[in-house]
Amino acid sequence: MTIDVATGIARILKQEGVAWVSTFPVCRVNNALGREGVPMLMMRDDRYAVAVADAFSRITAGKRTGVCTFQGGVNAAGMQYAYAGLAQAYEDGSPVLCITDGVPIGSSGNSQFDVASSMKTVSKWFGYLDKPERVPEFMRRAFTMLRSGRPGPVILAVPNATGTYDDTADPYIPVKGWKSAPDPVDVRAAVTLLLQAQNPLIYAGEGVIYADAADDLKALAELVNAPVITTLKAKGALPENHPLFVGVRGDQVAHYLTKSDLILAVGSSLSPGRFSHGIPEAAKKTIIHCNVDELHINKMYPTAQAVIGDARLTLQALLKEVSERTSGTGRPAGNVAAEVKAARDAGLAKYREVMASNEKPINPYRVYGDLMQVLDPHNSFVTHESGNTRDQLSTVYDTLMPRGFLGWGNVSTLGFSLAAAIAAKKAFPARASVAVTGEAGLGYMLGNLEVLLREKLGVTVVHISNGGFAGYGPGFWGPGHDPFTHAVLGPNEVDMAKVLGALGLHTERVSEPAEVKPALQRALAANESGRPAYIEYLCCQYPVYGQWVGRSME
Ligand SMILES: Cc1ncc(C[n+]2csc(CCOP(=O)(O)OP(=O)(O)O)c2C)c(N)n1
Ligand SMILES: [Mg+2]
Repeated sequence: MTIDVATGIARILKQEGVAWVSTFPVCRVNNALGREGVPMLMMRDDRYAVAVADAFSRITAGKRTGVCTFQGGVNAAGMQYAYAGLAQAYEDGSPVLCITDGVPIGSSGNSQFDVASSMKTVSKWFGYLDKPERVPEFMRRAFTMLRSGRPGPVILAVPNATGTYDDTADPYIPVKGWKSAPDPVDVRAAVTLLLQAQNPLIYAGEGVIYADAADDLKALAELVNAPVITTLKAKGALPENHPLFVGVRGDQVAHYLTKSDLILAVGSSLSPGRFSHGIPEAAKKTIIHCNVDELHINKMYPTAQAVIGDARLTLQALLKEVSERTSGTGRPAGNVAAEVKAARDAGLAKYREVMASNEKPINPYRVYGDLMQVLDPHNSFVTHESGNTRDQLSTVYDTLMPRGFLGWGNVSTLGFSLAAAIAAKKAFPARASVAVTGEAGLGYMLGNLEVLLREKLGVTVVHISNGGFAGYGPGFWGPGHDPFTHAVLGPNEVDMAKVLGALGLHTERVSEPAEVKPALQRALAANESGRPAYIEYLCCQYPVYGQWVGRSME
């Protein structure tokens, strides 16, 4: 049958199980999506259109592909605005599919902005669909790249959405996605090193979550009795009440990173950015680097042994090899779990104290402590923002299942938490979904809060209102790193609960520590009937953050 390109794309998306597409208009594929009955989640700007789809892919660990559309072509205003979302998705390795109008054939070189070269800098693949009959091929390639290998965004540019082709000539068959298993020689060599080590440490990255390998990680950690730290993006890959779990960040994490003589990194790029740990004295340690892609091997640190393949198949192969070599007994337990507990208790003591604090203004840790008491860790979703909330929550928030908490941000782009909370609600409608933000993140979100109301998304935005931009480390204020650029209108000047209440959200403004929990409970109750909520907690400027090892505290 002869169909047009946009209709062909819409039908293939349905075949691939795509249940909705986030967008900010205009994009010529949108009308076909509408006609074909693919619901569109219309955000209020193009960056959020990308961010919601990106977050959906992350939260579902790529099992369900987030798809978005935005304006492109010669008038690429939408694309230019979407670039921030694309760059973030690329930086964090998120398998999101982005569809945009392509520059029409015959119009290249017309605009100043070069679409193709800019899109290539932020994608695993940028496909320019130059012939209508190539629709099935391009969609196959897109889904192959989205579901195989190192995750990353794929961008399809459609220059002629109304061009037609015969969809029976090359019928579309959904793409499975493929994995690779590691070389057994490398597995044996890695296990030899692992069994020789005195103080091995497992460093788990988000690849474990994408590979669905949380159980395999746990099994290997238990067999080799090694402590585990996870990256920010992998938070929850090991249940954080597990006796071998050290932390994501904090003094105890620094202690183990320093003390270890061998690091078994699985599913992490080991690229120390602003929000991941460096490895102290890396050249003196033995680094086993298990990754799906050779891109990261020998990147910042010398790799003693690379094991290249899917994280799950790799962990299973390591598990089998260790088991065979040790007749199923693994490494002796020793005092590892007791030491981990002591280090964790010591590292977390100062936070646990303030999590119960009755001081006024409210201590932000009190909000996090109460959040943990109110939410069911097996039936909720929490995410942080850029700034204090990232560093504080990732230090203390106990996550008991993958994606019970979404850590994000090799670079952390302000405002992403709202996109993540929306995506979590779409992925798991029955779960409570909470974004914890500061003033800056909230500023980025404002226009998009209307989406919550329009779509009846029962999401709660928790605002740690500390009267300005703290950022990270000692903060922007006082002796902090940006003393001239932290002041914004705070709770004394603006009643944000009133502003957002007028918009239609359930809102509360809380200054009493004893009200932290009841306010959360009321917000979550409102969420259950599809009403979004905003709670402003009037908080102090609290300067304890934990640490990213090897980063200065500027
Ligand atoms: C798009 C973007 N621009 C700039 C930054 C740099 N930045 C990080 S945190 C921050 C301020 C955060 O202040 P606030 O939201 O009030 O959170 P607080 O740290 O006070 O809790 C800024 C400007 C960023 N992360 N993202
Ligand atoms: Mg602030």
